[in-house]
Amino acid sequence: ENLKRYIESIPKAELHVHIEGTFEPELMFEMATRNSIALRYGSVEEVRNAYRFNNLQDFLDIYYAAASVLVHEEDFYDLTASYLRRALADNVIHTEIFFDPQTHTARGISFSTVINGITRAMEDARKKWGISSKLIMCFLRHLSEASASETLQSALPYREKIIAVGLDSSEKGHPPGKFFNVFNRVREEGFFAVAHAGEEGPAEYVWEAIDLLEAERIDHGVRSIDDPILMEELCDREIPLTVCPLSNLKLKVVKKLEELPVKIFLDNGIRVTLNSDDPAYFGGYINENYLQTAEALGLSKNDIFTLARNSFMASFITEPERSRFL
Ligand code: ES4
Ligand code: ZN
Repeated sequence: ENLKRYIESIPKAELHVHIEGTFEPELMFEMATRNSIALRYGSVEEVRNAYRFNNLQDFLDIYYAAASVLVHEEDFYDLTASYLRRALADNVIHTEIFFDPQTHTARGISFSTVINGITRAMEDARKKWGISSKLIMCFLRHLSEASASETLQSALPYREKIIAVGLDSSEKGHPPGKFFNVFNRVREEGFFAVAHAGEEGPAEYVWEAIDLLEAERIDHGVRSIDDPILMEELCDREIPLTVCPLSNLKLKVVKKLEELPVKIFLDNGIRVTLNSDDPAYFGGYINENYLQTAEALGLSKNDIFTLARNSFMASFITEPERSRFL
């Protein structure tokens, strides 16, 4: 229909996607075979059937297990190249990709293997397909601040390949303030700060992310709807939210997409964006997120255009880069 064609036709930026969450079962099996690693599932279909989650932790358990198939630099290259090609098919012309180094270094894969594979695919995709991308390193918040500090240290030789540092994994019980000291260093070293907050955790965690970590952008942030003063603050400080509708649906953050406060954020002048999070697990890339959200919330073409424009305004592209897009 009409809305679908409109969504497909507009150029978009994706600002919230975990590279490990773009791992499609077909590619997972291919890599398991070539790396002689046993998967606990017998077929692609069995894997897809296992993708029923009751909360964030259910998902994370499967997501971390699947990542164990990634071993060589080529594996990280192929994973990233596959995502970038798929994103471009949705008219994503710029993307800011998260990676979780600790998921890999904890199993003996070197930081350099991970980042070299990912960034080589990003460069090739720009040359071959014209898609631009940046890389955001995330700390796993269920691990200690000391582990995050070690990870930051390993990243310093690659600093020019990393635009920002974020915080992901199990939110409840791991408030942003747990990482206060390491994020001071993150910013001193010249990285932007972002953080997942207000997904399963409360609005208070969004306050901590913006005030203690000085996050320039909040990943998810949907629980901000519970706090009108926070909403004003996000608006005044121009702190964008990267909302992930199908993720929120699949992880039961909301019972149905109709509950998502996207339209309220838009109407309150908050720079809200739509993103896919872990598209291989949550049943849709970016256009599917736009379409299902637009249908559920009755968004107009004008709303959709604002969401797409917000995605560029909320991105870390620089002024000279920006002229290419706007
Ligand atoms: C994630 Cl949906 C979500 N939330 C927190 N951490 C994550 N890592 C990958 N996907
Ligand atoms: Zn996420």
